Amino acid sequence: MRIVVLAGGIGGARFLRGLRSTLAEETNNPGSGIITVIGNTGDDITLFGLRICPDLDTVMYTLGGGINEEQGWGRAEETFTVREELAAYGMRPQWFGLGDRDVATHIVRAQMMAAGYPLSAVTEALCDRWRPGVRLLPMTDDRVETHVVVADGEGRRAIHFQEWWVRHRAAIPAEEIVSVGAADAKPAPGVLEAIEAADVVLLPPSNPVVSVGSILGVPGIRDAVAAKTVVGVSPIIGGAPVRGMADACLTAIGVATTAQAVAEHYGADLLDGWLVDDADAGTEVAGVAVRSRPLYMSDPEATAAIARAALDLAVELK
Ligand code: GDP
Ligand code: FO1
Ligand code: CA
Repeated sequence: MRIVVLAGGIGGARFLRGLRSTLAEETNNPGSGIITVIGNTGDDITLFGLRICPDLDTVMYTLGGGINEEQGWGRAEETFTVREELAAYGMRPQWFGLGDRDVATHIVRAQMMAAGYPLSAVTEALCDRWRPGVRLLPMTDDRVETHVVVADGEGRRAIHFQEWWVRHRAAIPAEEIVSVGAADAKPAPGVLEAIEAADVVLLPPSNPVVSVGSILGVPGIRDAVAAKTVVGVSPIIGGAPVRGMADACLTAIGVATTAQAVAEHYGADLLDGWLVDDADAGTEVAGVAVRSRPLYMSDPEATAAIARAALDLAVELK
């Protein structure tokens, strides 16, 4: 079975770990699942001359065994000497914490990109080390960045998504969320081919606006996905995100923070099936098969069971 997953960072990566493990457990056909991950690059930012790709790295480190498990992003056993030294030079910004181990990844990426390699080739090279057990493709090799239009005492301005999310903790209301460069971006090599060849496409419980929304915003990807059997897992349980500030992103685009509103935002033209938590049992979405079950990825077994349920629903709806 060929499976494509459109993934953001933490929610996407944890779901993928569950998907990989449930496929590995299949005794009748071990290794039968081939997973291609289309990763969000809208969060990417250039700092200190380094290109940082938080969502690609979160997927790579999580599946490769190098993630800081408690935090959900960044490297395990991290130290911050480089950060302290940069601060001692007065280098800005100081609100984004780059760890020493993580910096090595960004140096490899910066060096390869300066030599002319596209992000997709860099990602493949980094994955040679981490062996994530999935094929990880960036949504595009073009520069696409999420910027957020905010208005506060300092006036109305657009800031990088990371500044809004990490520095301001999404506490300044967003007037608009803009995917800069998306209109002119092309899907990375292999992205449309993987979707076309897929038996099913899964939307993990990733941020519907700045993770899955950014991927679907690359011209050509949404149409290719909509032609497939698509099952999504709700990142919203009982009217709130499980972690992070996805509610602030949904509010910015005028979508309520409910499992139902997120499914309606994706649309019945895209979604065939939608998994909601038992707390949201009874949710109805016109044109979409909705099932409820526990959706907290609290441990590896629970996470694998969620992935299995998404896969089973997709097979049923095919
Ligand atoms: P990010 O890029 O690191 O923000 O991660 P993603 O976009 O992949 O996922 C973020 C979303 O994951 C948030 O909106 C959370 O609500 C959701 N999420 C995190 N943990 C869980 C969980 O255990 N269950 C469900 N259903 N959603 C979760
Ligand atoms: N998130 C934070 O809240 N603070 C940080 O200092 C921070 C640094 C960081 C460095 C590398 C990386 O890959 C991720 C990092 N994140 C940090 C997480 C990340 O930027 C955001 O959670 C996501 O981009 C939102 O999806
Ligand atoms: Ca993200």
